[in-house]
Amino acid sequence: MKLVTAHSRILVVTHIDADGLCSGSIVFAALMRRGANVTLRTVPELDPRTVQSLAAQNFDHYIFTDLASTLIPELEAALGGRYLVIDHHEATEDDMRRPSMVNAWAYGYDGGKEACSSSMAYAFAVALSPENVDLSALAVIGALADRQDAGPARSLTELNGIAADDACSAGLLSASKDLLFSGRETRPIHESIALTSTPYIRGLSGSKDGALALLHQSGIRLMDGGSWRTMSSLSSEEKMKLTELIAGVLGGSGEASEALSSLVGVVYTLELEESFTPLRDAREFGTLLNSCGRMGATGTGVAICLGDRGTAVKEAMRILAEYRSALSRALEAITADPDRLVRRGNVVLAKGEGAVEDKLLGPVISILTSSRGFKESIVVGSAVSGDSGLKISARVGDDYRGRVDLGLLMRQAAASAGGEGGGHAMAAGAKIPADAADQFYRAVMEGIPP
Ligand SMILES: [Mn+2]
Repeated sequence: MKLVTAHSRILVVTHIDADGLCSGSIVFAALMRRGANVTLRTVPELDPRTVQSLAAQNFDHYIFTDLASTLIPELEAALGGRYLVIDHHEATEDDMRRPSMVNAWAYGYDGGKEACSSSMAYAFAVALSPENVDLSALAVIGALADRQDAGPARSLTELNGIAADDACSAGLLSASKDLLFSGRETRPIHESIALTSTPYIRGLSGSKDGALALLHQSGIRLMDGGSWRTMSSLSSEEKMKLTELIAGVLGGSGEASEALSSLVGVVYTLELEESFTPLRDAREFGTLLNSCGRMGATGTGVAICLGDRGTAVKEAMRILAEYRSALSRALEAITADPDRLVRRGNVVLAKGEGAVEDKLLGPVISILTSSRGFKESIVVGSAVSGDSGLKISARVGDDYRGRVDLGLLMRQAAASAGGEGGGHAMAAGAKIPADAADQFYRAVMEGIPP
């Protein structure tokens, strides 16, 4: 397919999460550099109706990133050969073989942890031109945001690892083993500790006061001049001291030493970004982009991906603060109400109807699943979606890993309830008619091995 010709108009359609924003921006930038007439658009999800309306806009070529793998027949019907899908979501074997499909799984990668849409898009971009190597930083951010840091010590591997290596060689990135607290470049140290819920540390996770008390005991200086210090500014002696204290809080069991070792991992630092900004740490960068996507500010996210370091970054930081408070309100609403949190064996139903906006359901269920008490479970969350629909978002707790394929389970349970579902082994979702909820939950329970 010859994409770049004098008059051909190309539409890039991408998903709203960080991996979507990064992969869409990579393809957009690579085509722009070749002089293409290209437009980038984001959609929260792609369904057959959206495909129809995109087709009606008569672009010459369409490129879909981070979505569309399950809609190949619809794309074929609406667009013929005028489309390309760059993705890492699973699809049928027949669809994988289509020449228009550039899917991680079809290239031998595990699309759940070895290649995301951003690293696939990056491979596409450097195939177009080696000068696109600078886009490797976006691939790293997308992979981390999609939680693909599943290699040793939370590192990126395979196709994601290649992007990380390229970024390091180009001087854009450094990777080093360090403490993996959230907000390491931007938050006061006690807030970083309180924000971290993987691993869950009793008395510290979710508790700024608890973290502050521990830090006072440590003698670590919390402020520098008039401002709070951050995790990234600690010396190695200070980090050691902090690690010892946290080890004391965790106690001496085998579980505790496992928790402690999960606090240390590979930190990816974007060397050309300013210190103490949310763009310096690649995981924080991803968090910022995810919040833009969830809060409907995808234009702001794309602007940052494409290099805006002024107003867009300020706007995104405001959005992130708003997003955090919306998330904690939603979590509080679910966990404080026993009617909303129902345990059935290994499955926890988190009923968010009327309390959790559908766009926040996924992150709320992710946080819940990583909290203490839910790690041996499958958490299945629900929220009202549209007039008569129910959005379902499900996650497998770390200690239940490998015992169920959630993507398959959601697909089958949703189909039996007249809806549609799918996703990855550890994280999946569905959309079903609200009046078919009981049938759906029954199918979920039946599909889980005892
Ligand atoms: Mn993705």
